[in-house]
Amino acid sequence: MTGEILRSKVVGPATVAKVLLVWSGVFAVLTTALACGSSSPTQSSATSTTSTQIHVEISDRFGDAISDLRVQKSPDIVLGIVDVAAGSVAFKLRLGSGTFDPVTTRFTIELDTDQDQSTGASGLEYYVFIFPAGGRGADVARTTNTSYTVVGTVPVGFVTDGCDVTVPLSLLGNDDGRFNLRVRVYAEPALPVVLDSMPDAGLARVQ
Ligand SMILES: [Ca+2]
Ligand SMILES: [Ca+2]
Repeated sequence: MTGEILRSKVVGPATVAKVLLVWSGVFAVLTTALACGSSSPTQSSATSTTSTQIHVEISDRFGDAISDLRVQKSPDIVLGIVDVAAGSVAFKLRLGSGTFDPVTTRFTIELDTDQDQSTGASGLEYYVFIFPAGGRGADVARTTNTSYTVVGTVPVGFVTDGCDVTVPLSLLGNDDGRFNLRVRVYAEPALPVVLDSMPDAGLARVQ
């Protein structure tokens, strides 16, 4: 069909616009297919790092969330984008299309802020608990030997397939913005079962 348009004997502005529209549509479809159909293993990559700005994208397989009979559709995390800048760290968490239910989905961002597995609770110094339901925002908590202590609450922004949350580094012990993390996804009422984890094993490095 696209080829027929390209061979049209009258190629006026309207036709050119139509061709561009067709190709942009094809490109969007291909881009979506590549993004949603990826079966590559978990990976993380830092695309730029400086002393003050860090950008890391972490991907996770779509289709690897655990099923639980109590949950209609298990939340399936596929992407995490982490941006450190201006004294804050912004997390963008995205689930596979149709697997995010803001009423039941919960996230926990686990942070090893000193990047030392031998310190903290099982290596972790902080948690960020994200409870979409009821507009509760996200609790930032410092781990203790046996539990945790909430040190602040920050707002959460929602999009169709996930949520965004920004945490001041001052709430993370004035961390320098370099840390290791893992995101675990849960759903009510199947708590505390972890339905998906990103990365699948270990922690991803943000630095
Ligand atoms: Ca996943
Ligand atoms: Ca640690």
